[in-house]
Amino acid sequence: MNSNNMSKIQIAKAKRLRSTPYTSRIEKQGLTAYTTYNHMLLPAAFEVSLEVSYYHLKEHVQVWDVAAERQVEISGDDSDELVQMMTCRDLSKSKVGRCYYCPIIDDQANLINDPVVLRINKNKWWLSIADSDLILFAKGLAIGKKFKVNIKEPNVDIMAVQGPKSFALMEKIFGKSITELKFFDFDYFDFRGVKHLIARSGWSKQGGYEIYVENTKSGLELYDYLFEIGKEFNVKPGCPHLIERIESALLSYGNDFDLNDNPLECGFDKYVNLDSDVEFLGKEKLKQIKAAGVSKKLMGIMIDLNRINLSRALDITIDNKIVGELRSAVYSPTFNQVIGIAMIKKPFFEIDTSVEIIIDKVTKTGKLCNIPFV
Ligand code: THG
Repeated sequence: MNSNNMSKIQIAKAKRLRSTPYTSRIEKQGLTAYTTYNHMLLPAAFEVSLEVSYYHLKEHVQVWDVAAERQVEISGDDSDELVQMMTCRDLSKSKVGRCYYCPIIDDQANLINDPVVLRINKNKWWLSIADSDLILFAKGLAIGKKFKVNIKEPNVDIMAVQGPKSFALMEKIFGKSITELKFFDFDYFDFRGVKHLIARSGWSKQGGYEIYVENTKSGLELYDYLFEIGKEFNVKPGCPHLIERIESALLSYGNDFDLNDNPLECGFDKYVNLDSDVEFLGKEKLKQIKAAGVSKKLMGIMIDLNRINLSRALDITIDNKIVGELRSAVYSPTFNQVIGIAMIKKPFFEIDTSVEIIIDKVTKTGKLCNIPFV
C-alpha cells in the first residue's frame, strides 16, 4: 500500500465477508491489503510496490486469487430465455464452450452487472459476476415470469494465471493443447486425474487463463504446483492490477459505472444488439437512447499530476462548471502522469478537451482522450 496511515488498519473478517480457499496461502505470500467483492475477500496488494508488480505482470506470470468473481448458475428448461432476458447482447447463436462478456441491464437499460457468461451446456449457464447481487435480480425475474429454472451460487473459486509467460507455464502442466485454446474459449483439462474448467480469459490484457476450481482439494494442489513449477518463469502472486487495468480500459462495476449508467454511455456498443429479434429487458429504452444519442460518456483523462489515491469520484470542471466526474485514476509509469476514467457530459465528451479537477484543494489540469490508453 502507498498510504502510510492505512498500514495498521485491518479488515475485520467474518462469515459474511467470506474467505476463499486461497486466503491462507496468499497471506503467507506477502499480501498487504484486501478489498471486498461479492461479499468476499479480494486481494488488492502484495509487499512489492504497485509499479514493481506492474512491470512483473507485463513481463512474467502471476497467479491471482479471484474467487470473488462468483458464479451465478442458471440451469433448466427456461435458462436460455432468462439469461437472454437479462442481457442486451444477442446470445441466440451462443455455443457451448464459449465465454461472452455481457452487460446485464434492467428495464430502464441501466447496468446491473457485467459478467463473463459461460455456456456450460445446452441448459446450463454460469454468469461470472462483478460486484453486485445479480443472483437476487435473476431470482426475482424467474419468480415473476414463472420460469422453469434453478438458480444458485455453486462452489467455484477462480484462480487466474496472467502474464505473457502464462502460456509456457500452463503448457508445462497441461500440455500443448492448452496453448491452442482460443481467446474466450473454455475446455476441461486434467490435473492429476481431476478435470478443471479452464478458460483463456482474465482481467488483464497481458494474456492468460482462468481456472474455475470446483474440486477445492485438487485446486489447492494445482495452486501450489503452479508456484513450484513456475519458478523458472519467475511466477509471483498477484491480483487485478489498477495501473494495467486502467491503461487497458478493463472497466470496473461500482467504480467506473453502476446502476445510473447504460451500456451505450460506457462504450459497450459492440455488446449491444438491437437489430435482432431477441427479447430482453430495456430493449425499447436502449433503442430510444441510441436514436437520441447519449447524454454522457466514459472517456480517458490524462492529468498533469504524478500521484493520486482516489477513494471517491471527483468533479471535473471547465471554467468552474461541472462537466463530469473522475471515477478511477492512478499514476502510470508508462505515461509518466496520472491517467483515469471519467464520465463526461454532453457536449464536452470530445477528445483533447482541456478540463480541471480540484484535488486536495489544488486545481489540476487535464485532457480528455479515448480509452483504452494503450
Ligand atoms: N473474469 C471472470 N469473471 C469476471 C471478471 C473476469 N467477473 C467480474 C469482472 N471480471 C467482469 N468484468 C470484465 C470486464 C472485461 C472483461 C472481462 C470481465 C474482458 N473483456 C475483453 C476485453 O476488453 O478485451 C473483451 C471480451 C470480449 O470482447 O468478448 O475480458 O475478468 N471470469
